[in-house]
Amino acid sequence: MSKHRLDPVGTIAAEPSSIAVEWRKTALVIIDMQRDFMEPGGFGETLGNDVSRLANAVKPCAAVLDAARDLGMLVIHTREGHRPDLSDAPPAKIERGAPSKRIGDAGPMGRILIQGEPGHDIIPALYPIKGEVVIDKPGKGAFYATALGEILKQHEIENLLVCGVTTEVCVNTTVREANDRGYRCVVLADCCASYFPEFHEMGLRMIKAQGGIFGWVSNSSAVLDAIAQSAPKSISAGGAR
Ligand code: TIU
Repeated sequence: MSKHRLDPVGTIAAEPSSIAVEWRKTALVIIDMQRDFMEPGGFGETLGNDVSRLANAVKPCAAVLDAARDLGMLVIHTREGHRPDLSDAPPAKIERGAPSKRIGDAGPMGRILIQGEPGHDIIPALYPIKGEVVIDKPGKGAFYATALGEILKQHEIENLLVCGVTTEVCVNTTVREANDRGYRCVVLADCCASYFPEFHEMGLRMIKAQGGIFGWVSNSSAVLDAIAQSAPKSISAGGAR
């Protein structure tokens, strides 16, 4: 899979312990880095949140995305949202929030959390390129009502590097779903963010507690280091084939 002469296995410094991953069996999963969550006027703000709190995750996530692309790693982006007719949006989800600002209502970035609207799209800094998988999901978890499980199986993926927003909602839900399906999830702390710093912190602690009950917590520089250590010739001496 790699464009470089890569050692097949890398070791990522993480908590509660470092983790060895076979790069060929590892995917980068970027959860819901959409304008609706990251920018003013979208779903996140209609829920009463300060969306500027999510901005710090973008640069580290872009660095990992660049490295993953360079390796030829499977890259998966997800987007939370619904069909324009709301047929995949449960009433119990829609009816929450202020009546004038619900899912499907018009906002400055188009109808809130609706597929095809500007707000539903991924932010420019992390925009998918050709060949990358984009999963549209109606729920918080990326496995529910999507083809994600089948796609991971087709690619023989065993490990997920997980980035995105928000830490305690869609990232945590997806990690729990993935953990039950047998995937090793390594959540990159600085590539995730929450509207609530304390939920970010606790969301990560819940994952790595009890010997890594849901997975591992690491960060962007640990992944970049692990890649560099796996590919010393290609990265330090420009030895790409
Ligand atoms: N509200 C909140 O924190 N998050 C969501 O509604 N979706 C995701 O986390 N993507």
